Amino acid sequence: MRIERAELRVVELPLVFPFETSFGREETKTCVLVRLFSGGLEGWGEAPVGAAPLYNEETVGTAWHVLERFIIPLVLGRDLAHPHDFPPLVRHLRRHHMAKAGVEAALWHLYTQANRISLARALGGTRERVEVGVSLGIETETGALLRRIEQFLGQGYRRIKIKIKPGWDVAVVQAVRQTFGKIRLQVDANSAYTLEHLAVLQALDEYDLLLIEQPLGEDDIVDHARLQAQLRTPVCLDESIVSPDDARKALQLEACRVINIKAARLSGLTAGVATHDLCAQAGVPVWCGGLLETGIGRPTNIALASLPNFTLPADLSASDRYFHEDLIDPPVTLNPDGTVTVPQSPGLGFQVRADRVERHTLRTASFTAGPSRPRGGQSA
Ligand code: OSB
Ligand code: MG
Repeated sequence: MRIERAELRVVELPLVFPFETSFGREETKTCVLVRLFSGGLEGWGEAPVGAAPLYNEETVGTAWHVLERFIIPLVLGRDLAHPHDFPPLVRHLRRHHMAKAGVEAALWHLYTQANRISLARALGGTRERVEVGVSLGIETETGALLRRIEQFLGQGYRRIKIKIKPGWDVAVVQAVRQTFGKIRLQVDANSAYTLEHLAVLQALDEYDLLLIEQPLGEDDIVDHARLQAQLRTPVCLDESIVSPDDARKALQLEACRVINIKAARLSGLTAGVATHDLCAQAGVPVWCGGLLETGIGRPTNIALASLPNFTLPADLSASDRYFHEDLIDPPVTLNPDGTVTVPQSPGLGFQVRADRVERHTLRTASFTAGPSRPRGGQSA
């Protein structure tokens, strides 16, 4: 796959309803899209960066800068046989995992189209449908959250995740349990607590939660180990795991009993699969997290979640939970049994709607490779 041309776009889509976490409130979804052109095919990838460095340190601005100046020049004009050839090319560039993941996803899209296989199959997926749940933000009052949960349970979602923060935690979980009984329920704090909140986190132990996601510091697996030793509920790490090696260390320290895998946080699908494999070997269950991806990013999550050790429901909902119109055809839909079907057709299994991408584009840039020439051994 010789990369002949690359295009970057910043897109912005209104969310169907605002999403509030312990780090802030989002009314729109913004991200960077990567489009690579090779041999008459187009590969699309999403770098699910936000407008501000709240979930992690990356933003639309940093991803654009690093892609334009450092990553795109490394792939432009280059002939890559397989997406696995990409991570070694960018390994010397520190961090900027989501920017890298956007390009890697576009390469997988090209590769799976060129080789006429589904992305799920290319990654080693084994499931035809993946169980999914819905992730619901902080509301101004408990009643509003209960109404949202009712709405999504009614649609067929069988697992609910709620965002928590100090002051929006035990009483809210208690109200959800009282109203909905034994539903599958989990919470996500996005690093809003410290060990000083141990009593609150231990109080959550009474509610039979599937897991407590990222209660403590995003860079702190040591305190998470101290916390896990004092909780019955499994701690699940999200922000803290940015490489397969982080997962290895967290498991060694017993900092968690479950890991949330987001390929983009880990720098791409290759690292996502490696983290899955490592956890599978250790007998630790994983599940596929999300970052409110558009229809361009979500199919990569669906494919990844079809691997065998993704045994807990994914944060991966139908298109209409996020957007009025998604960037793909058909939209992602929920099956009556609370699953999403894993496409078996080549590529993503969805058509990118370039017209809709265009309509939501705020900024675009295009980069063209020079004439084909041998690489290496030449002075620049
Ligand atoms: O921590 O899992 C998270 C969305 C944005 C940033 C962080 C998180 C989330 C979600 C949404 O929980 C999951 C989804 O895409 O549905
Ligand atoms: Mg999370």
